[in-house]
Amino acid sequence: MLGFPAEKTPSMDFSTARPSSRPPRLAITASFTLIAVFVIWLILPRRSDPQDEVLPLPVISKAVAVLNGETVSGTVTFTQLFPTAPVTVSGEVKNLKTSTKHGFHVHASGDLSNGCASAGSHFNPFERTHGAPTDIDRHVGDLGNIETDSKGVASFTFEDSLLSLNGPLSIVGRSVVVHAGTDDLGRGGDDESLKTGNAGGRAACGVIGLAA
Ligand SMILES: [Cu+2]
Ligand SMILES: [Zn+2]
Repeated sequence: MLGFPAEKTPSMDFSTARPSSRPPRLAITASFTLIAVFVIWLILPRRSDPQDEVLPLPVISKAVAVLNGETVSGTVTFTQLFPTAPVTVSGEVKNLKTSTKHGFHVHASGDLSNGCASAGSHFNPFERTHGAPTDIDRHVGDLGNIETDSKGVASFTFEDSLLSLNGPLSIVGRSVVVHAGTDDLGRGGDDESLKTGNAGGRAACGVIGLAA
């Protein structure tokens, strides 16, 4: 502004000496460098924000239910190697009627504030009818029967592919119920058979909790 337009600078003279259609080599180099840097910046992997990171969820591999009733007691352990693996159920229940089969289920609620009565129905997230553990139509909580010896003790270990300790259908926080009678596995021929298996009273129950 201050006198600049009036005076012809040496550079102005220089530019007129070259054809204006040819941009200076420096500008071309600078442009290409800028483009190259931008492309590299696009391609390079970037570190994401800490709140965007997917943190691994804790996996539950073992749970325990301590069963208590008026006279019956026991412990049931659930183990699962990884979240989609079958669950191994093992345990021992004492003081049951001798040499008989006793209905054995996971019930929907872990609320024992009113004894085993408040444990709710068999855990049944898919709204199926009651059945045997080997049936397609079964409650997730249908684990069949456990069998006592001549001393009234039931010791058992079996696997179940429908149970899980992980995910939205986790049985942790629900309960285990051992019944006074035998589960007819849905084959009793009456309505109740397809709901409870006519397994009778609740001899003992316990909340399924995280194992130490
Ligand atoms: Cu039951
Ligand atoms: Zn059932």
